Amino acid sequence: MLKKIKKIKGEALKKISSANTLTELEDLRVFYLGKKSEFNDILKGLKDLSTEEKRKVGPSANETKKGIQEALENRLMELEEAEDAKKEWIDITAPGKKIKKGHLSPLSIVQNNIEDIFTSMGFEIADGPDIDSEFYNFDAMNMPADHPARDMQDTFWVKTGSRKEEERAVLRTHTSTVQVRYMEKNKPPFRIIVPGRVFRSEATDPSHEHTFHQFEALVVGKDVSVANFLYIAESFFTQFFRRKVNVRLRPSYFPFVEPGFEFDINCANCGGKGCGVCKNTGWIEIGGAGMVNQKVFEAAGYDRGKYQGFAWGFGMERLAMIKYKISDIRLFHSGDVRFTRQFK
Ligand code: FA5
Repeated sequence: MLKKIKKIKGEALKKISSANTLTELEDLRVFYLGKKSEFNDILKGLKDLSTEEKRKVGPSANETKKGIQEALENRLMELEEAEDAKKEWIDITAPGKKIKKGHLSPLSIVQNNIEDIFTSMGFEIADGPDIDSEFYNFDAMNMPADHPARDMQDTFWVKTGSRKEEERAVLRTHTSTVQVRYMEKNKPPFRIIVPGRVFRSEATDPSHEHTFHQFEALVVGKDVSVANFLYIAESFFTQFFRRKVNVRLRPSYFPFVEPGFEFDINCANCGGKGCGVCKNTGWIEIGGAGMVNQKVFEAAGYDRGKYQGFAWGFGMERLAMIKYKISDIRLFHSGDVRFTRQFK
């Protein structure tokens, strides 16, 4: 019997020390110390032994039971520690997961850039609604209902449900709407820019969209001149394109300015020699400008002849297209992330 006990002990200790999981260890406990185990049968049989034999076998059996129990406890601790260590282990050498970041659209980048340059020159940024009244879009800008210049900007009219003339609304066709809105509430001198979305009921092509952005500038004071306008415009474009930009004014007509100009900058692509971008003219058209018509000042409640000012309305997509060499204006609203992802 002693031999048997010794064999069980040797075998049990060996298997317990090499058990790799908690389930394996529990199975070994049941196998060696459980009620139906061979060892339990030996313990149960002790009572039938002679006193002499009991004296020899008893202590050895107890010692074996204790030994197996201790071995089980020790291995249990080891396995539990290993489990915990596995849970807490962080591989600090593993490469990090790349988090996809959102980014600005090229138009927002351009708008931020424009705002930074103008605020550094002491301009304020003003704002107005996308849906505006016929008054601010046309009448206040010296374009009454029968004025032929209204046809220059194909208009989306908004159904307001009202028959009253003063409640007729449009999707604004230009940011010039904010001129009278701002002047009604502010007295000169001031200088503002108005970046914003505008809408025209036009067929689209690579350089025309039905929804696009302009930024208006309005500088009003006692003796503001075309020379001031030229200086500010050249400073802006030189900072914006980070090159010396020359501007050219061509006489033009807008009912809200007198005199009025078409505003061009020299083509960066060909250096003025003529290329596809500038349609071989060496110049790129950017927008309209001029000295504010006194009728506009009157619509804002200013006395005729008291102030002078200049205004312009430049296309923002057109500037982004020149800066980033974008060939088609329709890409801005295409929703194609392959396009927007290029401008980080
Ligand atoms: C105007 O909108 C005038 N309000 C500009 C102005 C303001 C003149 C203040 C004088 C004083 P025009 O319709 O030309 O003008 O538009 C100005 C600029 O907006 C254009 O030069 C062009 O850069 C841009 N633009 C006009 N139509 C479109 C279009 N369909 N798609 C993209 N850009 C356009």
